[in-house]
Parts: sequence; structure tokens; C-alpha cells
Amino acid sequence: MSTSMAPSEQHVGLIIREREPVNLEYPFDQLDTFLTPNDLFYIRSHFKAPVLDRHEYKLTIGGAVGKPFTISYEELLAMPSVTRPATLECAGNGRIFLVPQVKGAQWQLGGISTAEWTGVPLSALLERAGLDANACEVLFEAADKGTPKEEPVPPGETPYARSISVEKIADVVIAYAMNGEEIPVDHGFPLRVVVPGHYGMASVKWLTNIRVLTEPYKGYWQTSDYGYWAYDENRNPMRLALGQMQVKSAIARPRTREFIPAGSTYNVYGAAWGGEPYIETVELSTDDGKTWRPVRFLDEPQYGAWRRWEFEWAVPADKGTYVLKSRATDPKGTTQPEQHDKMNGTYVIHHTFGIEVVVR
Ligand SMILES: Nc1nc2c(c(=O)[nH]1)N[C@H]1C(S)=C(S)[C@@H](COP(=O)(O)O)O[C@H]1N2
Ligand SMILES: [Mo]
Repeated sequence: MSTSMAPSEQHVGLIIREREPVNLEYPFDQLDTFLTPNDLFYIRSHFKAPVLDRHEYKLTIGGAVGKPFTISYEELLAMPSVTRPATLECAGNGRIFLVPQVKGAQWQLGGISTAEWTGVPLSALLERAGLDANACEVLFEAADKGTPKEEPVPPGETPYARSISVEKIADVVIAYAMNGEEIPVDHGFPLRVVVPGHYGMASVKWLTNIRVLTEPYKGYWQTSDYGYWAYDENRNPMRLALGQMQVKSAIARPRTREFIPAGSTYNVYGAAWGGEPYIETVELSTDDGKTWRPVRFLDEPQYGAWRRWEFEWAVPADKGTYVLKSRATDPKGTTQPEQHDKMNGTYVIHHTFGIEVVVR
């Protein structure tokens, strides 16, 4: 195992949030295509990227199954494959907009990207292994490890690991290709999990073990980090694992504090994602949330993928500062909240917030 490179000519155009380990943001104002080019796809890694050898690589499938087995990279490539798009959003995306400022990577808008993933359906591997009747979750274990940052921190090295519930199995792809290319090292070569519809932390990179569990997993990345607070019926707070991406939209253009000519026509451009099972409407306000009008979608609705949208703004002749806001809603009527929910700590930042622009 060696270490990944610091941001280099491989990462041209990405915004540095942390140099080592490599944490890079997609320049969200460049959002133009449904699929994010691999070079521009955001990178969120807790530790140095392990460099795994394709010939020596093995994936084990075990735990609460009838026939545990080990499979090589070549064998996986030979299995029937699926290809599907999925948007990954870091649960901390938008953190820089929290007031007062909080700890953690200061993601602006670009802790999100979309790729088309090719790989083996998780269900095919689990069918071969045979799930035990009492199977409850599937744990994904990875090759990277180190000292995490979110307190309380366990002593020694903590490997990255995350689970999903068995209800989610049907959506999951064990991916070896990203936008038709081999998965780049920083995105999890040779194999990564893709959990469409969940925040990025569920999509485990550098996957080495799949372990079927009979009880909910309570590991560090499921509770201490990437968890949220909920109350039981007696208002006892308890820690639950983050999962489903919440209803959200964001404005890619104009950028914050952009100058816009008075009396011009400006094409406001953005994306929306999350929701059950997709985003149905997005509205835009150019007066800080007083009035809202619907946008025009550029992409069809599909589970687990963003929908880009645009809105033709007849920019007023009156000079001054204008606050633009977008607001997404899903078919169940769930809409973006106006405030950040403190039960989510420094994660799930999906409330509507203003993008200030200067008309002159
Ligand atoms: N093994 C491993 N998997 C991981 C991570 C990690 O640090 N190690 N980071 C997770 C987080 S928090 C996110 S948001 C996504 C980011 O995927 P990307 O770097 O391909 O954009 O990977 C997830 N999978
Ligand atoms: Mo993340």
C-alpha cells in the first residue's frame, strides 16, 4: 500500500478544502452537464487513499450468510453488470453557510457530483451467498484507516466502515467503473459501493469486505460520526445513523456576490436532489423568499440523481442587492425547511438560503 498524491495535475479545477488527505470540492458554478466529469468530481476522504493491486485484490462476502465466498477483481468484471447514474452528496455539503461557523471541512456548494456507475448489483452477490433469515443490515468494510476527527475518537487506527439496512440492497451497486472509466484511486479503485439516494458516506470506497449482520451496526462512522439526534417517546435523545439525502436545491449561477447588469435577462441555473422518490418541483425567488415562481427542469426525475433546472430572470432596472433563493419539493409534499435543524449537528444542511447578487 502506498499513499495517494496531493492535489496535482490530476485535480485541476477542483477547490482545495484539505490538502492531505485529499478533500476537494467540485466548482458548482460550472454545473453544465448531468454527469460530472471524473476530473471534477468532488473528493471526500478521511485518510490517505490506499493503492490496491488489481491482481491481488479480493472481496469477501460473509457474516450471516449460508455460503461465504471470496471473489477476485477479474471474476467480478466477468459477472453481469448494471449501469446507473447516482448523485453523491457529502452530508456536510453547504457547511460553510452555517452561522456561527462550525468545525469540519468548509464545503460550500460543491460537495456533490453525479456519475454513471457500472458494476455488479449487490443483490447478485448476496443471492450467491444466501442471506440468513435473520439478516438485518449489510456492512461494507474498507482498506483505508487512521485517526478520525469527530469526538469522541477511539484509540488506535479506525478503518472506514458503514452499513445499510437489508431493505436498501436492491438499489446498491458494487461499482468498478465511473462514467465508463476505471474508478480513479481517489474515488475508491478497484471497487466502491454506490448507495443511490443516501448521503455520500454510505458509498464506501476501497471496499474489501461485505458482512451481513443480524443487528444494527453501531460502529464509529454510524454513530459518533455521520449520525444525528432523535428523541424517543420520552424525549430521551438518541443517536441514529444518517441515510437518505433530504430534499434540497442549490443555485449554481449566479455565484454569491456576482455583479449582474440592471435590466438584462439572466439565466439562473441550478440543481435539485434528494426526496422520496425524487424532486417534483423547484421554485425560485428573486426577492428573498417573498414570492416564488416555478423553474424549468433540464433532466427527467429519477431516483438517486439530481435534476438540473433553469429560470429566466428579467433583472430589474433598479440597482441594488437582490437575494435569490430556490426551494425544492418532492411528490409527498416534503419541502426544504427555512432553518437548519440542530438535531442534524453539522450535517444535512438543506434549508433554503439566500444567494446575494449585486445588480448595477
Ligand atoms: N473507504 C472510504 N469510503 C468513503 C469515504 C472514506 O473516507 N473512506 N468517505 C465517504 C464520504 S464521507 C463521502 S461524501 C464519499 C465521497 O466519495 P468521493 O470521494 O468519490 O466523492 O465517500 C464515502 N466513502
Ligand atoms: Mo461525506
